[in-house]
Amino acid sequence: MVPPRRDPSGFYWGAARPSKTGEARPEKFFFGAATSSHQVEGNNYNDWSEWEHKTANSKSQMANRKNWPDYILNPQAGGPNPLQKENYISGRACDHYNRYEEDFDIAKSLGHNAHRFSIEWSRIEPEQGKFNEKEIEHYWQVIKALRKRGIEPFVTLWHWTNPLWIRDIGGWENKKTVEYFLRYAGKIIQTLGQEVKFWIPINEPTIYTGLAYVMGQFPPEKKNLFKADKVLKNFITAYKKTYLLLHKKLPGVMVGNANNIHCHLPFNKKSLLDKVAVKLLQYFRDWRNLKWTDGFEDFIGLNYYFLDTIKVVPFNGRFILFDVRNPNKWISDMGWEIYPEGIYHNLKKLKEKNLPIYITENGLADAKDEKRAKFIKNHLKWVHKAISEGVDVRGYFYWSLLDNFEWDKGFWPRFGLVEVNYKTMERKIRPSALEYKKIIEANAITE
Ligand code: GBH
Repeated sequence: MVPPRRDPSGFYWGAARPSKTGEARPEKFFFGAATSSHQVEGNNYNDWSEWEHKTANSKSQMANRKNWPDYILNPQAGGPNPLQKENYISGRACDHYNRYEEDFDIAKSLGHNAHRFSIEWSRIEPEQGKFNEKEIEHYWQVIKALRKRGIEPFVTLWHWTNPLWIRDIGGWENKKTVEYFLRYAGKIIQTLGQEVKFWIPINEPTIYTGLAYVMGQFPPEKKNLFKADKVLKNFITAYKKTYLLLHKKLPGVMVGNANNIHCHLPFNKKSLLDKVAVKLLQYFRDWRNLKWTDGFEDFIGLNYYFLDTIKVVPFNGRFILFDVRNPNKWISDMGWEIYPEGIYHNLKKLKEKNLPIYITENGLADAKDEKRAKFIKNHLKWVHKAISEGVDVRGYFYWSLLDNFEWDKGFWPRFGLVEVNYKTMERKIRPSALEYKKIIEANAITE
């Protein structure tokens, strides 16, 4: 095979990792996109789908018309807007459960050579101990469909949704859930394991714990630090045990979690308070937790999205933390400040772990597709800088392949490389997806 052209003004990904003898070693870099079962499949029946029905009405009523630009209130692609109840109910989602072949054709046509997706526990084990062989067969077909197209599957075992019977025993607060999760993981390993090399047991344990058990924003809407601590510990235990099980049953697999790592900066660089707050947040939100899985990882999965600018205001003898969002900056439709340099800082720090790194998520909501191409390009430039400074990055997954159901926010945020018309289920490739394809094909970014 002819090695990719090396453009002096651009990057050449494979060259970044020198071999032992010093010369460039063109190795396959994985470029692709990520999804999760509940967000794209449709017709899932789990703790989230039940919660959606309970909360959709009040969410739509709380949404304020004034806060939304026209293109969100009147979406081109037949989607609900934030004022509508349907926005908050995953329902058919993208119907990816039935259309995965078509969607993988698109991914292939966009040059992707890897794809990250998740298996839905509630489909596999709808009742305690009763495994649904038809659903296992479904995911076998999904994996085969990827392989047939030369796309490497990266399989997530748990991406934020629980079977109802798990919810009913107290979800991840209950130690038993760890055992049950392991039994489910064992079943997947036994039935699908032969075809999968890359495994991500748990998606973003810290984010889920924070939103579901500290902020009370996700089901089960708890605000209890004591419970949060238990939940996080159970995730870590489940992760480590799954790691060991995978290696026992399937020699040669690569296992790692997908970790969301923030980029915090002080609002005022001269403020001691702001700087201390940043240090504390960095430690307690992200880096402390990463230590707990030391020795149980073959790679690190990094999910990175936006900048958190931290301002501390003393008030009545207390300190109040603000995450300042500046609407005049480069932001996504959700108000997240785009800060590509942040991915570089996280990668440099992750280098301490001395493991291969895959960027398992990076993306933005951009309904008009005005910022996405530049977003991807700029993040990849910083990724490349990290690689050229010796960080062993081996892949990049854009979030997401398709527009999809963005959890408590619903359908209005448009994260996809591919637009989904939620009325007709028609797929439309966005221009930015073609820009990403150019990078993949050249194996380089050229201006
Ligand atoms: C990822 O989490 C998830 O893994 C994925 O499922 C999700 O679709 C994707 O992000 C996009 O959000 O706007 O102030 O309410 C990334 C962590 C958690 C960061 C939610 C932003 C909401 C902040 N994200 N959080 S706010």
